[in-house]
Amino acid sequence: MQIHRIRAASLKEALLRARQTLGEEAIVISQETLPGGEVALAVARREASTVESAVFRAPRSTPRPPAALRELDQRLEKHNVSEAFRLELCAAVQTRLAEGAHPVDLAAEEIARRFVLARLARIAGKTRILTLVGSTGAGKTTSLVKIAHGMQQAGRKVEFATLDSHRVGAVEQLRAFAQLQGLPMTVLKRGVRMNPTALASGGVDMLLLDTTGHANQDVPLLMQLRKALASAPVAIDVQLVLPASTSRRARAEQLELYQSLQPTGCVITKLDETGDKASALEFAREHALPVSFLCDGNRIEADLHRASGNAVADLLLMGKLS
Ligand SMILES: Nc1nc2c(ncn2[C@@H]2O[C@H](COP(=O)(O)OP(=O)(O)OP(=O)(O)O)[C@@H](O)[C@H]2O)c(=O)[nH]1
Ligand SMILES: [Mg+2]
Repeated sequence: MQIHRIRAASLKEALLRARQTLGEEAIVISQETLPGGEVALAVARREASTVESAVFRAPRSTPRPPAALRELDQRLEKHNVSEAFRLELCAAVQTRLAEGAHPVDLAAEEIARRFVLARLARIAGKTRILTLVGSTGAGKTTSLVKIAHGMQQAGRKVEFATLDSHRVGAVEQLRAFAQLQGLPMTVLKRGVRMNPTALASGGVDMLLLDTTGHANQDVPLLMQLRKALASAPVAIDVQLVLPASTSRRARAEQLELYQSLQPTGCVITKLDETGDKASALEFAREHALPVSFLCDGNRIEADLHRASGNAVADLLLMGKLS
């Protein structure tokens, strides 16, 4: 491991220069304040093969964080953050310990900047269509209803539509919510030509489109919809609903099934049903899938949270959303 020595007028400047020289992989080996107030750092670049010895200073087989990071590592482990991600976060926090902040606060910042968030801002002159896809029972309809409620509260004009026209009770489930919220709802019957005017009644900011949960039905219907609306003033977002409580394999299968629709983000549901707060989030990060909403229960008004760096950090460090 090559050690670089950096001198600067302040610790902040020294850390900045360390990062400029060695990138995000920089780790601080030692720090010294020189007579006259200058700060000298010995820094090195963390390499994959030296991560454990540099960061945890323990044999490869039993990586253990240094005492200052042990509490942080245990917290992350408790909420099922993978070993690789824990290692990455501890290494990043290690480089910043000299800043003097608490490791958990530093970790919150490091977590926050590692997640891409999906935004559904209003687009002037266009209706956004947000459609949620994913396995049956994943929480698509419930999440759409929560999103509608949130947007309505924020003064945005929203409507519902559904592709789920055949299954017994599906239309009724959404219609009941639509009526409760006083929102119009369109049922897109199969075989009926989809056109923008049949979809939304005009001046709508967001059309929330429910699907069946069967990829073999939803994928061709959504392809057809995209084609029909290619020149219409709409922007279509397909987002994958990933329950926190399912397996990694199930998530990978879902992504594969809907990949052809090029999902622009994901909604993570059922965070209240499992102690595993991390796997679905890590899955989203690994697949460069921006996160839009986090759901932790089935109450319409209370259990939808817009994804934010702080919210993700709260989940991984505290195990809950505040
Ligand atoms: N605990 C918990 N339950 C949820 C959450 N989101 C949805 N549910 C529940 O999960 C069940 C299925 O939710 P739906 O919204 O109907 O799921 P769906 O994906 O639309 O299901 P299909 O239409 O059958 O494909 C319902 O009982 C919801 O109340 C959540 O975040 N936490
Ligand atoms: Mg549904």
